[in-house]
Amino acid sequence: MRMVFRWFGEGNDQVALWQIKQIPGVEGIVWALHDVPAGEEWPMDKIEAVKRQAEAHGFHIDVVESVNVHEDIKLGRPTRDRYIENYKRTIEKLGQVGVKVICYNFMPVFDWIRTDLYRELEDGSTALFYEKSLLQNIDPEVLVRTIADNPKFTIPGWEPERLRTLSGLFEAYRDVTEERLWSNLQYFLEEIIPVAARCGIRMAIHPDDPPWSVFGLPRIMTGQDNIRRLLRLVDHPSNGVTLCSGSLGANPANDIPAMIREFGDRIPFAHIRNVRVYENGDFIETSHRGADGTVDIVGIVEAYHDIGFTGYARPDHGRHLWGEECRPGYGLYDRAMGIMYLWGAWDAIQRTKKGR
Ligand code: CS2
Ligand code: MN
Repeated sequence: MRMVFRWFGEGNDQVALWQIKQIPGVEGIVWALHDVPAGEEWPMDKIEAVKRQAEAHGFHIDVVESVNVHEDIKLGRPTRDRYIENYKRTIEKLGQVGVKVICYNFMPVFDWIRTDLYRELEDGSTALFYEKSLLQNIDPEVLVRTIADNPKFTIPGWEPERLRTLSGLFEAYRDVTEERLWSNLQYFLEEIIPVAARCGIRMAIHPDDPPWSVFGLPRIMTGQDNIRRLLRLVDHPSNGVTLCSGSLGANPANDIPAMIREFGDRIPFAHIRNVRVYENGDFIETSHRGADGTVDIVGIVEAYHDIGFTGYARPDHGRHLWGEECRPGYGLYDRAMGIMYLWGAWDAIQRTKKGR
């Protein structure tokens, strides 16, 4: 297990590289050019700038999260070929600077969705929260109004001006069934996986978060069966999955240790985080400690240990602690403690198994 830590870049992250350096066992940063819009080719000078910053602190840049997929690719529009070409050029450049894993997702319109970014937990810390009933059966029109009326309603990465473009996108997705989305994903993978393979890069799709359809939009990366189907679309080691225990864990039916054992070396990148799912389907992100949530974190670490996992892992999100001001889910303290919990579990398992 090679521990890495997500860093949003100079001037874009309240957490500094020197602080990350003091978390035990972190060897690299998980990065991206967050200011390059989806669909555009990443400029080499900007890539090299991040590499220099990371290396000045002794970190590698092996893992990129994410190279975002342009909406036209997910929609299967004729213009997708142009964006796929740009995507390939970006893969090639990342290969040139030594990148090994590229995380991406194939969620229509939205990335992760929560209804409250600062829900208070019993201990006074705050965390990302999802209230199911608020979003259940919402139709797009109502959504656009909800956004306007509910100041706590947030869609990460959507500035008010972009929120206004939503209506058009909902319209465009009206004919995109799950099967259409699958075939658009297949088209994309058949194009990019050979390029990634040639560059020594493994693509790793991130599961949908939450792992179910929202606002009537199709979502297809939600559990064990469809991850299996994804891996078979292009049956090659460069076509892999970012196994995110937090995203998948929002559905208690998902057996994450079983997925780890089944998918094994097709998991180049692990996101590990706990979540507490309530009876009504709401969920909140908690500490990594197993007892605090409903995800069996030690069972997950054990499964990785059992398969001899040599891929990259990061704590996914954390709570906001001790008054820190940070990107929602991306504070320093809780993710750092999460890492120590993961190492604690890993080292204990290692010792026990050796003793057997
Ligand atoms: C996430 C996703 O942690 C997060 O913020 O898990 O936003 C993730 O980075 C993307 O979906 C991956 O493409
Ligand atoms: Mn994740």
